[in-house]
Amino acid sequence: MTSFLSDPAMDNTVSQPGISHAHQHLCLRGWLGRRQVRENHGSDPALTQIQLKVNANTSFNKTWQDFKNGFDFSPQEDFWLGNEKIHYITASKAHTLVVSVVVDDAVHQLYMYDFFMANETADFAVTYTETFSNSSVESYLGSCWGNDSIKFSTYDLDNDGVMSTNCASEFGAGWWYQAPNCSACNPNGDIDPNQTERLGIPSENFWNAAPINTSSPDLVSMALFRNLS
Ligand SMILES: [Ca+2]
Repeated sequence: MTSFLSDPAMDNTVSQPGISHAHQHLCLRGWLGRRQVRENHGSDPALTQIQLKVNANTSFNKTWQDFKNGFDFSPQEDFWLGNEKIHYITASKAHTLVVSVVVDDAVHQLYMYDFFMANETADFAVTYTETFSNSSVESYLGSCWGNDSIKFSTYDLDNDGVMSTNCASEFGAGWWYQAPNCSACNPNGDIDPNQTERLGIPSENFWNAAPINTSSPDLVSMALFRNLS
């Protein structure tokens, strides 16, 4: 899974104005593990890793309070920074959220400009102004967040707007779910014990380029980059 780090083609995948080349590589290195990102973060306050899901056995099916405060699975490395911290970071300066997904050694990245998470009173709803991606596969990632101030939900606090179900319970993870189908993807979710796909979703085709296969992501990483301008 490390071969892409030396792949020059990766340099072409990210050309977002306001994000330096060094930051892009920090994001790439972030896939290798949270600890390394923490070290980078120490000398580079413009980068903040907010999520990592690489271990199928670390359940993100946690409470509202857990997601508010953050949690981690050290030494397995999976973690959620915490919604309150994410709110304060994105409220303090304009940030871009970079979502990185590795599926069958293929790397996909989505950039979400001016990513903002509201406070708890507003149920940690997120907004962003536009997205950037290099492929249709990556653009699908945008549908994970919807497009209109989607509120956060956990199994013990249902803000999803779907009357027929509790999306967080069904998907086994806290996330920004919305009507009518909760979400097209499940980045924080566990693998369904009866299938090879993550809980809740109808198909893992979501993550994959043609030819279509049904592999689940090997890694999902989310990092905030402070806008330079
Ligand atoms: Ca519901």
